[in-house]
Amino acid sequence: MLHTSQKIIILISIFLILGCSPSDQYDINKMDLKPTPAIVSSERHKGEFSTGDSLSFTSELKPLVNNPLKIVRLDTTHKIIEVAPGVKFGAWTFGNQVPGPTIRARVGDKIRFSMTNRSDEVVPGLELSSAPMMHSIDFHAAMVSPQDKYRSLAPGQTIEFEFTLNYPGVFMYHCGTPMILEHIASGMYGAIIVEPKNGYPTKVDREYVVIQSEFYLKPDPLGKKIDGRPLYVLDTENLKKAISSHTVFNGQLNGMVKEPLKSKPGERVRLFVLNVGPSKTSSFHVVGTIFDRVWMDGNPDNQLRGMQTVLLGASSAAIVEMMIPEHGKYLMLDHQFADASQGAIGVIATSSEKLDTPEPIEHNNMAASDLPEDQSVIRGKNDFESKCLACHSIGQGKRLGPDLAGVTKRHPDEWIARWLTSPEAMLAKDPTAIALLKEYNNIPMPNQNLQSTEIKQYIQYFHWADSKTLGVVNKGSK
Ligand code: HEC
Ligand SMILES: [Cu+2]
Repeated sequence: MLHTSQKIIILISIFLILGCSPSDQYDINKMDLKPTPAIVSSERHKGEFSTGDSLSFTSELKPLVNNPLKIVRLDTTHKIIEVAPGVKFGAWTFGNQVPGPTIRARVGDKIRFSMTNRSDEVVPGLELSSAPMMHSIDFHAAMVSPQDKYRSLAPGQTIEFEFTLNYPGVFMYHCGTPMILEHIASGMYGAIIVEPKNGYPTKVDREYVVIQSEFYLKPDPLGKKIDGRPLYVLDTENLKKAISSHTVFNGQLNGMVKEPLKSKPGERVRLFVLNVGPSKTSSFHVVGTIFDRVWMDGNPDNQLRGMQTVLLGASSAAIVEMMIPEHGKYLMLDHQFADASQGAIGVIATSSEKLDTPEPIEHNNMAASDLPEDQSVIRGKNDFESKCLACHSIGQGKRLGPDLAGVTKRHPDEWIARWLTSPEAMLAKDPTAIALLKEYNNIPMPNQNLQSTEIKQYIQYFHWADSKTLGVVNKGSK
């Protein structure tokens, strides 16, 4: 015989099962948790490196396709990519691009995935940049045995497997072959967007993907060159210490500054933001608006309203939605400003004549052939592009700080050196510096902790740039 309290517990359990579970959209009894085993073969796939109608290749996201079976191929390749102007890096990729293509699907859809490790191929348009090696793929959107589906493939091998999407979200995929840190830092990542079964609760005018990641690069110590300039390789020491050289959106320093994401006043914009890492967090923020809704990890059940910034750890994501109030350029950035100053900056722009600031890039009057040859000028240029571009341009107009075109005409070298050594000391007493601060809305330039050799290289680079751009129009600079 059952005790009264046992009966009550049974009754409550029956009540809970009948009353709650049927309405739970995450009912595990309705999920597919029995994927078929992966098939690994030595059949090499040739042809395109990525295929599938659910794939988007840029920040512009294609609409969802209805077919509940999404056939996706992403082959792994080794390839030279340009992370920042003149910074060419021997990357490892999914689908021959960094980040890899974005997959878009819906809860309940099945992904039929295949991948050939083509890291050993030398084909036109694909430059082999490091020795062939093992690679694999790990889908955060899947619930599968990692030992089966995520195993490492030798060059020339192909894996095929299927999985069903059980949860909505914005999920990372990445290579899971040791050293995983090196494989991710070399470019092996991308996003899969899984919509809720019945779509999102809001309607938007634009959708974009923003993927943040860090690079840890140094010029090849063996002196290898590409197009006459140093080839960049992974800086494994700094990688382990999480000291990045570049922090970027969609694989390119200031990539979306050059080509802003488009919008119009009064529109609602939805961004799918993934912070890949591999090792840093992102405080994602858009200047000039407020996130009306934030869905952590891209799931509308995890909703926050009226957010200024969304904090994303490595491999975390969010969908953020905002109104674009009026004409303007809405800077998106990692509000951890050291990351923004390394390149984690983009722009959402409304196209309007009314803007008083110049287009950030259209006044770029330095021809591509104008590349410095002097080693310290090159170093100055590279440092400038990784540390200063967030707030300065040369000949492309004001940003947070002045356009530095002509800076060697405005100040003696010795002044610039003192400024770069300690802006705070200058702002305390130097009249020129104090006037600049006022002109730049009282935003003090942060001390960049520069060594004297670096400072010399910046000044040499400024002289070189001024020798090139002298006399050309500079709408944005004073
Ligand atoms: C966070 C933004 C920011 C970063 C990063 C930054 N600066 Fe500045 N910089 C400013 C601002 C703002 C001013 C104007 C003075 C002020 O308000 O402090 C300025 C002024 C200057 C000036 C004087 C310009 C003139 O026209 O008189 C120089 C030179 C300069 N910065 C160089 C650099 C270099 C080199 C770097 C990279 C190592 C750098 N800055 C990084 C914000 C920045
Ligand atoms: Cu890999």
